[in-house]
Amino acid sequence: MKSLFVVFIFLMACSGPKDYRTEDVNLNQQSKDNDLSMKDHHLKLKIYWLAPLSGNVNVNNSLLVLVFNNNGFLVDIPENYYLEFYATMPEMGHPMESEGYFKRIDKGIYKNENIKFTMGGFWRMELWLMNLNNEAVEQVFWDTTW
Ligand SMILES: [Cu+2]
Repeated sequence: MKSLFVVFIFLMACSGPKDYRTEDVNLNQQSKDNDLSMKDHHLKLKIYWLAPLSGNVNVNNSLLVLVFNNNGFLVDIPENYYLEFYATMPEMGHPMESEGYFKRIDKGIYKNENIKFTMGGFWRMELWLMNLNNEAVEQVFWDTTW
């Protein structure tokens, strides 16, 4: 019985992306805003905040990014590329506190759970496709106010 429990805990720790998006997750879909397109690389992206956004500098915000090809299948971003998050308050001229970093969860599924903002308000969120020279080869943005 004890070993069964250990296996259960192990499975919990290794929960896949399917489990990840269960009813416990509050997907803050931004209706028209959650579809993004990196046209130069023929990628479509869907973005989901995994909890209501917080402007508390001590609170981590989690962003889930799904990457699709033009046929609607989940695909990894091109080999040797990576995703980066960035955000600013255009009206106030300052960036976020922490841009965090993306981890690949599964094919086409990337999660950044270390994004910190300094306040609520009008934010311009950005996703950058980066090459190994740390150059942004394509950038998309969406605006969010909370
Ligand atoms: Cu501000």
